[in-house]
Amino acid sequence: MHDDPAAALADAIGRAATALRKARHVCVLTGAGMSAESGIPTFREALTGLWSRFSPEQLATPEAFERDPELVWRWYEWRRELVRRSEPNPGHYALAELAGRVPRLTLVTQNVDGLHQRAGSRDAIEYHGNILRDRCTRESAVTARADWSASGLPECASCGALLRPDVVWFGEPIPGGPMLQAADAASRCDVFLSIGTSALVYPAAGLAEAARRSGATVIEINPNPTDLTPHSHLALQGPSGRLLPALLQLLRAG
Ligand code: BV8
Repeated sequence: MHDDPAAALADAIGRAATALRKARHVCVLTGAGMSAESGIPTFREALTGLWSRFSPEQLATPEAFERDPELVWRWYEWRRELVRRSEPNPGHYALAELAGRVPRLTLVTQNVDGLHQRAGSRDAIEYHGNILRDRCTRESAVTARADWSASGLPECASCGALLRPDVVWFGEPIPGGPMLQAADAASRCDVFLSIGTSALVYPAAGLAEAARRSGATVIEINPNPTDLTPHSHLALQGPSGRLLPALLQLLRAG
């Protein structure tokens, strides 16, 4: 056992690389920590400025939207601006590269920022939707926004109904496709990577356990301990924007 944290981390990265070299199917779950180094605040970090008196769980609900759609839309427009101004970080690019270095990789993200896709990750499963898309509240389909709106809020170009961001709110079910694809990948993979998530929001937080139950090696990448840490085979404690490139460097070295 290493008493020098740097040596322990280097050893853990080495063992993670060994597990990935042998893997047939890698399933990756990412959370807000993945985008922290891109300047997007995580959910754990208290909302700042004009939003500091709200918790995300308060604003990201159908009830909040019912009660005050103007307020909820202002919050999402503020977050959209953050996302538009942000860039993928080295962690996002390392994951996109990893997909080309293992036989099969399934990427499940809780993030609604689209940064994985911008870094070149194809077929990322958007488990909680995407903040940059609008969905019609009447037709419940992703749609265009009307140029003019009677309510001053975003309205559907085809039926005029109020639009909402195409995300999954608390209390709403995960859409069937992403739900089944993610559960299937978690139960079939032989390495499960949990990156930048506090493992508190369900059903996403249940995927690691499903993978572990199916015999997969569970590897966590997070600077802080989480509820998953005691149940993971390897915990790489550090920022994903630094540890994922380090992991890819080892894999490139063969
Ligand atoms: C549902 C989209 C049922 C919107 C989001 C079981 C037990 C307890 C509660 C429940 C349960 N089952 C269901 C619930 C209720 C609820 C839930 O889980 N509540 C929690 C709060 C306890 N779940 C739901 O409501 C789900 N729906 O259950 O429906 C149903 C079924 C049928 C019919 C009707 C209903 C829906 C959940 C989805 C909600 N939508 N997002 C939006 O974004 O606006 S969730 C949102 O919050 C994110 O998508 C993400 O999932 C979550 C935040 O979690 P993380 O991503 O993990 O981020 P967090 O900030 O917490 O942590 C960041 C981590 O990163 C930290 O650990 C930190 O250490 C680390 N970090 C920091 N820097 C770095 C880093 N890591 C690496 N590198 C760094 N540099």
